[in-house]
Amino acid sequence: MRKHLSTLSSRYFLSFVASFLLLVPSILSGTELPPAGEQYAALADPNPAHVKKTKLTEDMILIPAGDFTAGTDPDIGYQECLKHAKSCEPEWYRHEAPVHEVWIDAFYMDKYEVTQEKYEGVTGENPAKYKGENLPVERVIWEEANEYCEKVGKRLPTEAEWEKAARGKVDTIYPWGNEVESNRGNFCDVNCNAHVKAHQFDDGHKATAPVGSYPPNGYGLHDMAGNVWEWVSDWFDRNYYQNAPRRNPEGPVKGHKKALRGGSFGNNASVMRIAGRSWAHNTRVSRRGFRCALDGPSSP
Ligand SMILES: [Ca+2]
Ligand SMILES: [Ca+2]
Repeated sequence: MRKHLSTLSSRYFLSFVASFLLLVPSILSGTELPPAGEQYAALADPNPAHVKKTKLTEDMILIPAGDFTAGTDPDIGYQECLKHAKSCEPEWYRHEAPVHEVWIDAFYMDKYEVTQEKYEGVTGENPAKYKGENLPVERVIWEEANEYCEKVGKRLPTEAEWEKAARGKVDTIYPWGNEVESNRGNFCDVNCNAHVKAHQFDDGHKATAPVGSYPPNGYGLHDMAGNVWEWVSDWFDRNYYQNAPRRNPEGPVKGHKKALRGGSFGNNASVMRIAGRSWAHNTRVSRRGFRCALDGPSSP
């Protein structure tokens, strides 16, 4: 028993020393630690050279390595559609099956959709239909989204990374639970102009909302449900989940359409489901934006 306690004490002491040593560079340089939301990401990789090399920014969240449950029973999508739309077909959701476990290495995800201020600051362009510095950039085609992420030293997330990040450690239909709530995301509510407008919900926004207007999900990410659709790096293949690699899937080698995730201000609420998968031809549409990702610290 005494030996056991002694071992525990040693472990606590070593843990304290390790924590102190991690803080020393910040103390010596006089810099403040980042706010609570970003502290996890910053401390996870204390090597300044690595952080600089990978262009890690304060508004990114570390999504830890590990398994997550991807995909869903197609009947869930169909039943949610019936609750929130006038026209639904069961086969629209077959590509969300089967439910399968996927391992994703640690990666960083932008906390917000890329804003017009950031996009214009990097590219000198602002293609958005609904103008506002803190509104998400939209009407970007996939190549432009991909090029922006590369220019800032990041990359688009894979579809699997996006789904894991959206899930936020929960096993629910939406990031906050199993029922649609007006104050959790921006979809086609009573303010919306589209024919799928939902009179029983008021989310406060007719078109795009400033990023971060709604509460974050379990990982601290905002607007993974709604606001603008988000381009991911994968080509879309409706059969992909049937044969996807177990570890770090990156999508089909080639295809005709890129995948989009998360729904938008112009879609009915059920389209914001975590497991919802969509795709599009590469055209300029005001409902489509993106966010960037970054490789995380290497797995041990
Ligand atoms: Ca809305
Ligand atoms: Ca979104």
